[in-house]
Amino acid sequence: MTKTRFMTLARHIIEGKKKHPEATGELSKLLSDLSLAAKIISLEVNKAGLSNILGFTGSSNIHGEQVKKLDMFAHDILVKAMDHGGHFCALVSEEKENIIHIPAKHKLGKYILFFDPLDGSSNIEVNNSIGTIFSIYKRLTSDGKPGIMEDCLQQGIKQIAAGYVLYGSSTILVYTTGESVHGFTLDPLFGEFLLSHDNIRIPKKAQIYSINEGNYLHWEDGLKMYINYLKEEDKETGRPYSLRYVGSMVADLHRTLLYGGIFMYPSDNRYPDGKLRLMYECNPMAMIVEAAGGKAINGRKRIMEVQPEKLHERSPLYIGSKYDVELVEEFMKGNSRK
Ligand code: P6P
Repeated sequence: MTKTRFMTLARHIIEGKKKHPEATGELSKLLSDLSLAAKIISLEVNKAGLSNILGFTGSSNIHGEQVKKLDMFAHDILVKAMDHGGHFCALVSEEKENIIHIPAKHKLGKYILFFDPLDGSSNIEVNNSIGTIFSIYKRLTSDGKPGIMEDCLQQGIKQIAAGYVLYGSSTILVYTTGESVHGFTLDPLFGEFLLSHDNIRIPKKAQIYSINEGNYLHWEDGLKMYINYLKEEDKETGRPYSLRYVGSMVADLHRTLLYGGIFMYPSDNRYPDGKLRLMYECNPMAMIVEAAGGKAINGRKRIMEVQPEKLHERSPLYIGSKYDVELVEEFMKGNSRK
């Protein structure tokens, strides 16, 4: 008889070991606020496919309600869910250029929340999985005042917690506080996120690579040589690798976390700094993958050691199994293998 564990997200955080014990109570409250937002977004994402059938006109639906683009909807839900709990002194969203300040009527907290409300939302029309990504820091300036840029522009190594919600065949919330990574699958019956992936460890190596090969001509030579190396026949090193690319970062990263291999979004002449955003795509995913035993670099250095200069700055990203990330790093340094 298998042992069933009715382990909810809130209980797991309270009972779990933590790198930041002082954050236990606060963390479980803010993550449960976040999980509420995730449930509402999941409901909307899952019926989005019906919008054309149900006569949603794009500006107002058959009930005369204003229908927003899904990513703005997700943004609004997250702000509403996170701005009044007294946990944050500032929010930063992919959808807003500037820091979102906490309304004066609400208590200010000691954390900063970065989030990408609905990454990959262009995939919704073709029913591909999309996701929400979040990253939490502790403020640097004194309590009691609104958070400022100095509180926001911190290296990824300073993250207190990070995670994502993947809206796919099921809705799964994955988070870390730095030591271990855990996944919770939404049980629509209970409306609870229940522990489904305890202590996720990324495989040390796997024969899967994930990159938009359409950009091949724009890459630097070391990367081209690495990708060509992966395609050669060599049983001993498990080559050729398989290419898997959804084009939705959370879906590609979730597969990489569970199956291993490497996900890459390099810089190229269209995106000299890469396409993905450092603060609410690269850093949170890097914290998760490193806590699971993997590695994440920008091609030259550990991504979580990059000192951000701007809220929405972009970064190249190479992330996944330690062996595979270290191998592409070697190729990028010009030490190709023969
Ligand atoms: P491309 C989605 O638009 C996104 O921001 C990420 O989720 C995804 O990994 C990437 O862009 C895909 O970009 O250029 O391959 O379509």
